Parts: sequence; C-alpha cells; structure tokens
Amino acid sequence: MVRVHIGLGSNLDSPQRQLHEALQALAALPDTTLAAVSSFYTSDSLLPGQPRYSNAVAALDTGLAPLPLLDALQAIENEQGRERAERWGPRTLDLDIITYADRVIDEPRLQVPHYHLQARAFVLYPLAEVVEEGFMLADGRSLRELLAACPFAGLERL
Ligand code: A4P
Ligand code: MG
Repeated sequence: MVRVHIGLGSNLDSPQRQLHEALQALAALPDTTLAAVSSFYTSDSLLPGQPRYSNAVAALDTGLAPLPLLDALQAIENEQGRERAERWGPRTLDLDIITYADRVIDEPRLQVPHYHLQARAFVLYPLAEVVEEGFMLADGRSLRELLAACPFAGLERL
C-alpha cells in the first residue's frame, strides 16, 4: 500500500454534492482506504466565465499502480456525468493524482506531481491539511515553500 493524494474539483451540478459522492467512490475503490479528507474550499475558476469551483484533497492508501488508479479515477468522473467536451471546460468532477508515494512519473497519460500544482492555491492549501508537517514532494520541493509563494487570497474555506 502506498500513500497518494487526489485533488477533487467540481463546478457543475451541485459541486459540493459531487465532492461528497466522489469521496464515497474513492473509499470504495479496490485495495484502497480513504485515510484523510481536507476541508472543502471554493474559488473562482482559473478560466473566466465559468462557475465557481469547489475543491478538496483526499489522502488514500492504495495498492493500485499509477495507471490503474488513473483509470479508476476517470471511471468515477464518467460515472458522475463528466463530459469531456473541451479541455479545461466546466465539469461535474475532476480527479487529479497530485502525488503518488515518492514517485516522479512522466508518461504520456500521467505526470506526477501534478503539473501547475505550485500555482494552485485550491490544491496546495487542502493538501497541507492532510500531510505531515515538513511534507516534501517527490521532486524535492517543500510544500511549505510552495505555500509561501502561493497566496491564499481568493480561496474560501467552507
Ligand atoms: N493527466 C496527466 N497527469 C495527470 C494527473 N496527475 N492526474 C492526464 C490526472 N490526470 C492526469 O485531464 C486530461 C488528461 O490529463 C487526462 O486524460 C490524463 O491522462 P482531464 O481531467 O480529462 O482534462 P482537464 O481536467 O480539463 O485538464 P487538466 O489539465 O487536468 O485541467 P486542470 O488542470 O484540472 O484545470 N479553478 C479552480 N478554482 N478550481 C479547479 O479545480 N480546475 C481547472 C481545470 C481550471 N480552473 C480551476 C480548476
Ligand atoms: Mg483533470
């Protein structure tokens, strides 16, 4: 079993309900335990003109390898009505693998740690709630330094 962190996001069709349903689905994955869940946060979309997002981060302990985990997350997204009309379009549910143990992964379908993590307060602040003090990303960056460089401004903790 390894510890992984999943970013959850939704800005369509009752975002907070989507996050609650997704957490139940994560907890029900094979070979997987839901270890911790952050607070929920809301923030404006990075793209103007889209509804506000709700976001959270979950810590899982899982025996699923990275690509089977990604497949399982995409199945949950589809189950919750995700339509991939356009990249970055509004969505009922987005599940991103933020970290996977101490692995750096760079494959066509999967990059971990998640790209643009450092620019996303709605990932960094909830992540900080579910990790140990002094947490380091697999690529050597410290979460504390990333937080210091990424203002909380614009995030609302629910
Ligand atoms: N992929 C590569 N690495 C990963 C990973 N670590 N985790 C690939 C998950 N997937 C990964 O993703 C496209 C492809 O990325 C996948 O097929 C997978 O093979 P997607 O979920 O289909 O498309 P997407 O989500 O539209 O693209 P992307 O780049 O993930 O968008 P983002 O970065 O998630 O941005 N504003 C706020 N406030 N909160 C948000 O959550 N999210 C977005 C979407 C924009 N603005 C936002 C938020
Ligand atoms: Mg995504």
